[in-house]
Amino acid sequence: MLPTASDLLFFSFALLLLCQVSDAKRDLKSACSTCKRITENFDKGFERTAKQNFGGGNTAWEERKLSKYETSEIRLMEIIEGLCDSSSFECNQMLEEHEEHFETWWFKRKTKHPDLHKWFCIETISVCCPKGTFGPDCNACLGGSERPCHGNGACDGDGTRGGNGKCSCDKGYKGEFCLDCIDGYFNAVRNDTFSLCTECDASCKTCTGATNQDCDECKEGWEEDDQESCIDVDECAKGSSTCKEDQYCLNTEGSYSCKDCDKVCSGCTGAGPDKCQSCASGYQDTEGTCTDIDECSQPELACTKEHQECVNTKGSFSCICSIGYEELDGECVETPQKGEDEATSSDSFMDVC
Ligand SMILES: [Ca+2]
Repeated sequence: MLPTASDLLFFSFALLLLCQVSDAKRDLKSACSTCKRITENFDKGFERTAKQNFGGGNTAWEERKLSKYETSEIRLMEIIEGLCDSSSFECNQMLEEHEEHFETWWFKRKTKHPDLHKWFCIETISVCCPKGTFGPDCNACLGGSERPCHGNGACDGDGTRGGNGKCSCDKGYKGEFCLDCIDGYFNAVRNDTFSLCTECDASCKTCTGATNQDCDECKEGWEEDDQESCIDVDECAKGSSTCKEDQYCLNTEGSYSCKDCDKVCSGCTGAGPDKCQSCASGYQDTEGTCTDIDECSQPELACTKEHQECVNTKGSFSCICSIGYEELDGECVETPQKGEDEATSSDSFMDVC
């Protein structure tokens, strides 16, 4: 059945509502951080203006003038000016909406409620909650407001009117209350309200203590020895590595790696030209090390054509035409004298064998 126009209307309305709800949830957290920033800037402004109008003198007149400024509307305005960046829409909006509260606090509440964040953000405009509490009613975070998540995680929405109070645990911890240890960690201390998870030895998958003798189970790449300790598996010695022909196996703690053989080798047992199983073509074994063969000094001529010269290279050699000769159809022919036939003499020739 095709959806009717009213179905579609209802659907888009529901979607809009859903978006607004999730927006509102995010707004609750960010409204609190905006408010917090405003009150922090207020404290900074308060300090800044305390120094600003002090002349250094100590006459009675100056003291009177100073004490008048201390609680003056001028000073309040100077502080308020520095509360928001001009680019921060949320900050300026909140300030505009609640500016009269700052006057009330400044003139009437400051002495009784010296903590502006508490008075303004938590108690008056209700966008924040006391530390360790969250949500519209400032309920205690999981694990209690004193030590949310038992000190091993962060409570969602902590200190704001948003969030759900659930814990996201620090590294090493898991569970609703962040009291349990994840695999690879063990409980060094544990009771109903306190838990300390410490990392296992690198060889353990799970463990009860800090050494490789305390593993419950070895991690992949390690195996139990006679004393029930987890020790590294030497994959290279076991032959269980999967290195390619021109690579050698290098054992590492918990694993192994494959490294390329020296280019003079055809197969090898380690790094360098003296660890070859056999020499690559163009190289020969000289007292256990593979070295380049000089094909040009062999009794048998490497370059057989007339007017050719042999040039030795690492692992190979090449044949080039002698000076005064150039390659033409696979033969070395005399280079035409200047002006005779320049068109055919431009390319140099190299025959790599
Ligand atoms: Ca290994």
